Amino acid sequence: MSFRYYYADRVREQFTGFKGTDEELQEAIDSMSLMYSSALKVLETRLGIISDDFDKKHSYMPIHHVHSRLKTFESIMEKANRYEIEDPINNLDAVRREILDIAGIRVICNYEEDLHTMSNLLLDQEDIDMIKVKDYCDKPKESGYRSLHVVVAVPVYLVGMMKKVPVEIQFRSIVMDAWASLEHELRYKNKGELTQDIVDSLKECAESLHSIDERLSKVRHEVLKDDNKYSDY
Ligand code: 0O2
Repeated sequence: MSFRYYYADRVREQFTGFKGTDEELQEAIDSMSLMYSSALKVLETRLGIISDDFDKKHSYMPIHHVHSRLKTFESIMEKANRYEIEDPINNLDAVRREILDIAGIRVICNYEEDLHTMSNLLLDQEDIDMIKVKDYCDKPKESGYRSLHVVVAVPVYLVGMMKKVPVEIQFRSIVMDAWASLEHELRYKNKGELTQDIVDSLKECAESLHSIDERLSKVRHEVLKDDNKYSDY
């Protein structure tokens, strides 16, 4: 996995004003690409191990699936401008410091109650630093969006050096993810502009789906009769 604008000459065409040589720009892009894609590999592996061990101990796999992505270079620069980072193409250190979702991983869990279980198990690992948490489960966004966002710094070991690299993790239940994917698709199709009626309908759908998420959890507990089984996490 690497940035879509991988070659310095293409980046230079789109983002004029880089003060160094093509080789220096290429080196900067390659280093960022390696760092962030490696951080995603580390996290995917660790989440997979937690899920396997959970299955071994409780005969249950909380993670349904995982999806990772690197922001495109174009989208990183667009966000840097939105964050008012001065001359971002010549200030990639500030870009890396300020933009914490260059690497992102979406962890889709079966039930809402699994999100905090998985996040706590990951944050318990000593060499993973928590940078920030935004819990949109209890307090959804105005749109109706629900998810648990956790930004962590993970250790990446390269030849002779270690760096902590930030990754944004979005923990969602299957139901939360279904709504977010459809809403994103509709917004994207309509170039981000939806009428108030549509926005209201989508919010109502989010609320109905939240009730369904809660009911599914209850049904699950009735079937498994294990109400407090995972309360230690
Ligand atoms: P992508 O490609 O999904 O990453 P900022 O990141 O600066 O915009 P903030 O407050 O740091 O703002 O981010 P926030 O709102 O905590 O999380 C942003 C990400 O959450 C978005 O990423 C979406 O993935 C998701 N998200 C937030 N709100 C909504 C929403 O209303 N609907 C949907 N479908 N997703 C949402 P990006 O950057 O948009 O894109």
